[in-house]
Amino acid sequence: MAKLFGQAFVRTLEERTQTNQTRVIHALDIANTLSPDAPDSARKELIENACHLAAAVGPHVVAIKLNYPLVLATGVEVAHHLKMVVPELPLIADFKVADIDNTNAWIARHTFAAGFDAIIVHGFIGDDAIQAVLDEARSYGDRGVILVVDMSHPGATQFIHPQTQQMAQMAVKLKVSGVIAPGTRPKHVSEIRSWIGSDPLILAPGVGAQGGKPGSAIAAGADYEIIGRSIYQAKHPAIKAKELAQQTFEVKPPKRRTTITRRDALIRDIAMLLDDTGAIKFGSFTLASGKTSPYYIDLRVIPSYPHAFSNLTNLFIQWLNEHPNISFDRIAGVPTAGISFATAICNRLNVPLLYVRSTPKKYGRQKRVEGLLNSGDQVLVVDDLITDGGSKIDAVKALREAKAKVTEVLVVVDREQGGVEQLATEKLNLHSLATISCLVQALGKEKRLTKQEVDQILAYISEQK
Ligand code: OMP
Repeated sequence: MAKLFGQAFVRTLEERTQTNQTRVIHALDIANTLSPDAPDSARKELIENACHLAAAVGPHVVAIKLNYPLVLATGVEVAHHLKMVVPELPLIADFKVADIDNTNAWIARHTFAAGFDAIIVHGFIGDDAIQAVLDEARSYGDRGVILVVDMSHPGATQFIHPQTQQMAQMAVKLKVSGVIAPGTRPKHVSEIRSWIGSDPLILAPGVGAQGGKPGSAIAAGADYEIIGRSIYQAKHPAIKAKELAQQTFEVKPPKRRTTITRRDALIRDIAMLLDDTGAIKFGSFTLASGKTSPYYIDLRVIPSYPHAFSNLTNLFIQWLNEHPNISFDRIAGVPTAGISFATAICNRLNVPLLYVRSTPKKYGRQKRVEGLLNSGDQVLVVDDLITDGGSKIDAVKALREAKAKVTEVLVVVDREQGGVEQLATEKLNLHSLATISCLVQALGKEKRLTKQEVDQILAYISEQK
């Protein structure tokens, strides 16, 4: 197992899972209804209630999560009071930290100094701001850090979910202790598990009051379900916690996939995306050449699926991040499909976009290269697919005539029909997110193609080489 942050915290949760037979984390959100005008006595009472409740539900949960309202109402010392009553229970500070590195470090320091065992941090703030929390976690004897990569409420699908895959990949890179995934959407939980592999924990809130069914996030690959109102608003919180403990523990969690390499994960993600959108189809197709092919690829449909398009753009960016030796001042899209992909990447990376017309404009300066290009600019050429490379070479010639330096071409899929060799004759390096053989093998592993289909298609591909 890769060494995650917060080993002691993770181990305590795992041990309690077995000894207490539960996969519940209780969200002790009992201050959510406290009036801001409540007298000091009510705040004192709140601490007493928190301690009382924690002691009652403690045997049926692996940890307690405290939120802002409770800490704002009582002060961070509530952690100290709880530690006196239930020292065996890890305390998670749900502060959803989301500031710059310097401020985050301060928040984390005070949280850990107050006695919390782990802290929840937003993923969208980026790795430097998260690293500041990780550094504090380490200096406080390796506390836990949990990253929000998705959320359980409906609005999470607007801005957070489209970035979940990238945040999940960052969670793995940073070796955080766990991630938050939506208990209201078990399908997303299993997607997140497939992206993070077996190591970081998944904590899934949204069970009960928000509509998630107890145990369904566990069945989808989560380790724990975070449950608040269903427990603390119950007539008998301890009895309810016990019932939920049983429901979450009797579910058989799926067998953990062994962590796969980043390259394999990238190919699998592309293969699934192409299959889900119908951009790759299997059967018998007549090609423009008159030959028949057992597969057909049309990546032009992808921009019509905004979510898949955004994911494919993420995968392009992931690939570029992993190949820092490929530098460029501009990206040029090859018409027609390459233009939409190049546009999306440029937009995300804040890089100037160019595109190359297939035929020159019939008026004006009869240009083929559209956009601003300075003599000597290094240009990366992007397209959807490569067969023999003809259209790529044509676009590169137009760019070179316009005084661009071009050495690298990046496509989504290489059909492995001589593109690499053809481009090399023009001193061009071909890169692809995936080759057709890798895609077919990945779809076989995911049981989207039978072994017989995989073998037939691979035999066809090698005949075409
Ligand atoms: P109930 O909805 O009352 O069970 O409480 C769920 C708890 O999980 C609350 O403390 C929420 O603030 C928290 N939560 C979510 O509900 N959704 C999320 O996406 C993330 C969290 C969290 O980070 O804990």
